[in-house]
Amino acid sequence: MGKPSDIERIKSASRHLRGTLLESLANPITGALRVDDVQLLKFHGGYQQDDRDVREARRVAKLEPAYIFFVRLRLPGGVLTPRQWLAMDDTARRFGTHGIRMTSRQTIQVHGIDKRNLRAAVQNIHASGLDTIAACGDDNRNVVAAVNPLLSAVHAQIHEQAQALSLHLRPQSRAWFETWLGEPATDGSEPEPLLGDAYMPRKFKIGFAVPPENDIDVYSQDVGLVAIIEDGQLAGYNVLVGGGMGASHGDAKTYPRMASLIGFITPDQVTALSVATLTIQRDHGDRSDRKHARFKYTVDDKGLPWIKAEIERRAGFTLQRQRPFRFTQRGDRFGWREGDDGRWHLGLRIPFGRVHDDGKTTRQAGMREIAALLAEHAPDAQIRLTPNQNAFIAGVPGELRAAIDAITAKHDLDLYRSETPLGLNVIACVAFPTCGLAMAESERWMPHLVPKLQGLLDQHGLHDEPLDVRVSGCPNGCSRPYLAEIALIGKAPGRYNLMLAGDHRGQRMNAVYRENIDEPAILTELDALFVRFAAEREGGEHFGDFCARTNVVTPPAEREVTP
Ligand code: SRM
Ligand code: SF4
Repeated sequence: MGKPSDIERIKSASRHLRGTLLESLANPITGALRVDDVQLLKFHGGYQQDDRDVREARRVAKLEPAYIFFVRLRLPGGVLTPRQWLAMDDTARRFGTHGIRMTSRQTIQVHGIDKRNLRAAVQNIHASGLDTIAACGDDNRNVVAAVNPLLSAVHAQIHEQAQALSLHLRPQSRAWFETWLGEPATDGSEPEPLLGDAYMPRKFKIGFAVPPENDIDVYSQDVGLVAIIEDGQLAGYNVLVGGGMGASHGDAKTYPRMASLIGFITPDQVTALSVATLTIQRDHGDRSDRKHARFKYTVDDKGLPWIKAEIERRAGFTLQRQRPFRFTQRGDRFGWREGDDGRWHLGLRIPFGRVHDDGKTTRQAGMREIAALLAEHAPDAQIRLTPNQNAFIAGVPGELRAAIDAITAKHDLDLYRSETPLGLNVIACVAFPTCGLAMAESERWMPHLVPKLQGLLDQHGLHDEPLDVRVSGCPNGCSRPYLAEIALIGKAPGRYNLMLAGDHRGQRMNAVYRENIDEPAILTELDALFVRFAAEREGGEHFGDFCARTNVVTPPAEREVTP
């Protein structure tokens, strides 16, 4: 392995993530942080960005970029109380500029915060019992967990495991408390026993899936745990390792990879398994090249047998043989459903997770009204965020349903009643104007693109086709596009790679069909394919399966699920 990257130096010299963040935040001369502190801020759940819509105009005017920040919650399993939602709503309205953004990893970002307001924003979040520790950065990221509302008891158990794991793997440093809450500053000599002084080589992601739903896209996680439920009880988890989506255009040594199944563990072995896996990556991940620093590359470089044996050695137990499981879907279940505890759950479609009052919709006001109603009449109800950027209103007593329906109707939160399957399923990453890595539009393009795609489906008698479309503004793949039936990956403004033939359960990756094409070309290509699909599909075949069967492209092999 080569010389450690500069970020390794920044981390190691940071006195456990303190750096000069306090000075940077206090500096009134610039809206930015010092260069090293920009990196350290990520470990605190914040990100420095600039408004890309005005970048060029400000450059011409010789002004510094319009620096803004987002903060992201650590929110294992995506669960908030109604009061916590109200606190996030308040944070977004007081300090942010783009409403609440529910992410593809079951948490919330508040964008557009001015540096001067960052501490107040974080304090507001903390006052509601939440934190932003390790929501970004080279650490264990938000632990995601299935949101299936029908199995209340198992969901609660898995959510508890996700929360415990997130806490266990969180940095031990007091830097976050000192920087944001004014805890007295120390010299940073407290131990960081698990993550080490240089933290992880790169982000690390763990997720819990509950078949038959693969809503968390378990094959995209560094460590995926697939719940095995026998006789209504959680028997344990099948373990998958080495998933990841990110890649760079034109750099063959970077690639998306689906996680590999290596065995089965019991629920009491989750922490040891996770610690073993995380520390393998801590010790063996590539610290010289950040493009080669995710666990998936360590898995491929070392080989799966070595990884499995090393996990067993570090965890102190042998993995059992994996057990059979089957995924049937991964989208969210919208509308009302009764859980096995007699409470009701409402799945709401919120396009691209954007909860905003923008002149066209008043979804932020609507969600606030729902949260306020619950806070008063059912404080133990929950708002559960999904990994598809949607939300569930969970644990609602039957008598509140009518009031919630009235609010959703008034504030355009009842799209689940009117949207087509396509409109319910599309996922798009944030991209412009905030994402510094965006090469093309994503979220902001969707109101133009989705109706056109629906128009094509309608023309070919495919109105209700549950197409699984994912769009990312660059190849980092924040919408997990490489697992979609149709993916559009940004290459340059207005230009995308069109990828096809993933499967609708997230068990087969797609492959490139056309490179670097614009919207008219995308629509022409898909039009031709939809004609064929309508005429040649077999039975209830999904579009992605059709593209694979008829060799429109040759996708990588499907992952075995039943050993
Ligand atoms: Fe992501 C970087 C947004 C989920 C892979 N991601 C970014 C940054 C922070 C850009 C940056 O580094 O400057 C984006 C901020 C945009 C903005 O303005 O908000 C960003 N990622 C997002 C979110 C908000 C997308 C969304 O529309 O919901 C998701 C927030 C996750 C969270 O709540 O923790 C988000 N990102 C993902 C996922 C999906 C997942 O985790 O399930 C992936 C693919 C899975 C994976 O990690 O392999 C993902 N994001 C990346 C990568 C590629 C990493 C790699 O291995 O190469 C980057 C770039 C990087 O890290 O250098 C990235
Ligand atoms: Fe930004 Fe690329 Fe992620 Fe989209 S996929 S949010 S453009 S990093």
